[in-house]
Formats: sequence, structure tokens, C-alpha cells
Amino acid sequence: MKIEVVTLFPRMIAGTLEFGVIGRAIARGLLSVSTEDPRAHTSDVHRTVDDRPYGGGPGMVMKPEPLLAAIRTAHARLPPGSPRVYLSAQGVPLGQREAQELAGLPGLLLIAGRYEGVDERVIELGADRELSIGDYVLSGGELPALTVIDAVARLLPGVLGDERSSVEESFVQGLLDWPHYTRPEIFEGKAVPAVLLSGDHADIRRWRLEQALARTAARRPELLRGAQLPDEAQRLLEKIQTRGSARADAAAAVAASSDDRGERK
Ligand code: 4HQ
Repeated sequence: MKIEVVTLFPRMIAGTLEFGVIGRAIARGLLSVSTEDPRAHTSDVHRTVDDRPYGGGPGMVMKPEPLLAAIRTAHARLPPGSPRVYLSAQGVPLGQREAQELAGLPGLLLIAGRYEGVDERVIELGADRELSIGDYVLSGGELPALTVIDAVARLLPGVLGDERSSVEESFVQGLLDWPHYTRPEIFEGKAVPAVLLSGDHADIRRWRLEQALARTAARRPELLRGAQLPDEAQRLLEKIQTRGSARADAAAAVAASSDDRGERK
């Protein structure tokens, strides 16, 4: 897959991508990432890329000419039909679904803005879609672009050494992760759950699925609403939820009986 990033800080992109599995994927030619700097598309002595906002107010806006020129230059290096994506808090929230979809493409252009944002006409003329990595305000689109690259790259064939790392766990698709442990068996008085030492792989698999379901139900219940869980997962979830409501009932009973005795809650 070929990715282009339009950015005023190309070294932020190149530097970050040197490390870990993504760095290795690039070294092995599974992925290429290039950058285009709008500053290279200026002709004034100050190499100006920003200007004051029409309508007034604080902050600056990326001026349209150098930015659109950089987008067109970078886009011309990509396979035909590669989408041009502007990173902004106004975009469609990035999820695993969006990452999967982008990972299926031969090319992708990411546009990282700075300052208060870019002239709106650049989004209209130079972007096909807008993506957000979350509801917080960042100082630039580079970290969002890197986030997209990371989420997409690890889905490309061959990038994760063990193909199972992304596929085998399909039965926990859309769930939070289960807890992980490594040696030593006892650390600061805390033991590794015995099932993980049992060697019973069916038991281990069931325990992990149960942990993933319980954590998701407790921390991110909205992820379970409308989820298409396999039968086994659905049964485990019902068991967890029965257990959870039994605990709540017991706690309520304790509270009620102390109330009966005239104690304050
Ligand atoms: N930005 N998700 C770029 C973001 C953002 C986000 C703020 C993007 C600044 C210029 N991008 N502008 N959240 O906060 O994607």
C-alpha cells in the first residue's frame, strides 16, 4: 500500500514511522509512506503558508494555494482513485471499520492541517472525506495521520509476524481485550490466573473470551448493543450478566437490611 501525507512537518511523520512493526513493514516494502510539504509550493521570500482569518478572530488559517498544490502533487504519485482524507475533529469518527476499509485500498492521501485549520475551499476541492480520531482538540493533523497509518498498516497482509494476531481473535471482534500475563508466575504477591498455566487450550480460550466480554460489559456496554456475537459468546455474556445482576441484587439486599435496622445509607 502507498500512503502520502501532506504536512508542514514531514520529519514528524518519517521519524515516528521508523519504529516497531510499522518501521519493519516499511523496510520490507509492504507499505510506503511519503510526504509533501506545502512550504515547497510557495514562491514568496517568507515561504508563507498561513494567513489571517476572514471575519477576524484569533489564530491563523492555512492559505489555500500552497496546500492545494501540495495535495495535487502528492495525489499524482498515488494509484488512480486513491481517496484524499482530511484529518479534523469535524470528521467521521475513525473506528476499526474505517481502518479495515482503508487497508483494502492500494493508495491513500492524508492531509494534516496546522493552525486553526485550513481554508474551507481546500476541503471542498482537495479532500474526498474527513476523518476524526476523537473528540479532543489537537494542535495539528500529524498525530491523527500517524494514528490512521498505524491502525491501517497493522491490517496489511504480512505486517504482523503472526497472522493470527489479527485474525484468530476474530471471535473477540469488537470487544475489549482480555488481560495478558508473562513471567514471573507470582509478581509482588499477585499470581497469574491458574487457567493460563493449565495447558488446557479450550479452557484458556473460553476464559479469555469471558474476560473480554465481562470487561466490555463493565467498561464499554455500548459496544455490545447490536453486536453480532457468535453463539458461545452470547451464552457467556448472558452468564456474566446474570452474575452481575445477582451481585447488584445482593448489594441491594444488604443495603435494605441495614436500612431495616435503622442504620444510615
Ligand atoms: N485537529 N481528529 C487538525 C484535530 C483532529 C482530531 C485539530 C486536526 C487541528 C488543524 N484531527 N487541525 N481530533 O483535533 O483529527
